[in-house]
This record gives sequence, structure tokens and C-alpha cells, in this order.
Amino acid sequence: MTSHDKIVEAIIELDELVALELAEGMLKSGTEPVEILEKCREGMSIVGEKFESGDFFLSEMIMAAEIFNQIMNIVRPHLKITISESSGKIVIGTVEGDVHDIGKNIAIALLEAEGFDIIDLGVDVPPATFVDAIKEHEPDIVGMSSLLTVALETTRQTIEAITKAGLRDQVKIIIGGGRIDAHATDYIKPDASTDNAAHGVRMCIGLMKGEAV
Ligand code: B12
Repeated sequence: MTSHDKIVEAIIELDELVALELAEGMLKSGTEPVEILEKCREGMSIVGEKFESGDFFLSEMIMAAEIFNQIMNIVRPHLKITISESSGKIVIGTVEGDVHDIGKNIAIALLEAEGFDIIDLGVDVPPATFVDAIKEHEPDIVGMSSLLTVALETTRQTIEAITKAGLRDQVKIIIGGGRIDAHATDYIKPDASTDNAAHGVRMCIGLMKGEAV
């Protein structure tokens, strides 16, 4: 079994010590930080499936999240800062009703490494808070994260609130998270959507250039 497979297994087995050791070892042997995070995400997906099937309880999902956050702490300093001047300003948050933030925090880390200035509104962010933040910070892009199916509706409502406030033409909107697919995108109608943070970063760069992404 490779270290890549072992880290997936350590997450599923909730073996924090082994998972952290493997992450450190992978960094030392030259594995790209983004690759490590994607592997961990694979583990989290299986944890989610186990929760869904009743093999895991909420406490186990919380433990897995804790392990992921620890790995993130190890990996984060290794993300290369590629650009020194600002690539653009992004207001980002997890939408109302949803407290999942691991994916959002990865997106933030990768965007910062690409030179974007980030205003992080946190989790469970009401539509009005997004509207106020756009008025206050005048971002180029607004990023919304949602992991729950019910939060897709809140994401749509948040964009509606931004439109009603007359701010929709001032910002580009990107949505991300595990439940985002073509169907969700069709329904919510953002400027860009993804279920992969590295892809999201490339999309944000494209949006800054006025490209259709
Ligand atoms: C960890 C976890 C939790 C943790 C969250 C801890 C935290 N601080 O985030 C805790 C234990 C708190 C939790 C709670 C709940 N959870 Co939960 N959780 C998960 C789990 C296992 C992993 C999520 C995760 O972190 N994945 C890893 C990250 C890296 O992946 P990601 O989020 O998709 O992010 C990537 C991309 O999507 C992208 N991205 C994400 N956001 C953004 C934003 C932008 C702008 C961009 C560009 C990119 C981007 O970048 C990331 C890297 O590529 C998932 C399983 C799954 N498959 O998603 C269930 C899951 C999401 N949870 C689920 C459920 C049901 C719940 C609860 C309702 C359980 C309960 N009964 O209480 C609560 C809801 C609480 C709430 N109101 O939000 C369900 C959702 C089902 C659904 N279809 O709605 C899932 C799918 C599990 C399942 N299969 O049943 N959960």
C-alpha cells in the first residue's frame, strides 16, 4: 500500500497519529500539498458514506474533521505563494444553515497562495451578511460554500439577495462544495461553480480576466 492509500485508510480508521505522520512523511518525500489534501478528501468522502449508512455516528464525523484540520495545519505552510501583488479581492463564506468549513478553508488557503486577498465571513452566513460585506469591502468575487443539499436553496437565496440589493453586476460569484453539480449550477446560476478547490482557483483567475469559465 502506498502512503497515498495509507492516509485515506488512517482517516477512515480515525487514527490521528498515523494520519499526521503520513502527511509529514509525504511532504518530506516531495508530494504536492494539494495532492495530500485531495487524498484526505477521498478519506472524508468515505467517512461521509459510513455516516450515511449508519456505520459511523456524528462523533466519528467530528473526529475525522479534527484530523483533517490537523493535517491542514501541517500542509498549509508548504503551499507555495506564487504571486506577491494582489490578484483580486474575494469575500467568502459558508451559506446560512451550513457549518461545514474544511473545504472553504482549503479554497481560502489555495486562493491566498495565488495572491488573492480574502475576507472570510465564516460559516452559517445569512444572505444579508454577504450583502453587507459586498458593500463594505467591494470585492471582485464572492465565494459561497455549501455541503448540504438544503444549503443549495440558501445559496440561491443569497444570490437573489445580492441581486435585489442591486449589487449583482458589481461582483462575480463562484459556488463550491461537495453537492455542487451541473444540476445545482443550473438552478443557482452563479458565474462559476466547482467541487474542487484547485479548479476553483483557476476559475477565479479566469473571472478576474473577464473570461467565461
Ligand atoms: C466532516 C463532516 C462534517 C463535520 C464538519 C466539520 C467542519 N468544520 O467542516 C460535522 C461533524 C460538523 C458535520 C455536521 C453535519 N453533517 Co457533515 N459531513 C462531513 C463530511 C464527512 C466531510 C466534509 C468535508 O470536510 N470534506 C472534505 C472537503 C475538503 O471537501 P469539500 O467540502 O467538498 O471541499 C472541496 C470542494 O468542494 C471545494 N470547495 C468547498 N467549498 C468551496 C467554496 C469555494 C468558493 C470554492 C471555489 C471551492 C470550494 O474545495 C474543497 C477541496 O477541493 C461530509 C461527507 C462528504 N462527502 O462531503 C459530511 C456531509 C456533508 N454531512 C452531512 C450531514 C447530513 C451532516 C449533518 C446534518 C449531520 C447531523 N445529523 O447533524 C450536520 C450538519 C451541520 C450543519 N448545519 O451544517 C451529509 C450531507 C448530506 C446532504 N446531501 O445534505 C454528508 C454528505 C455526509 C453523508 N454522506 O451523509 N459534518
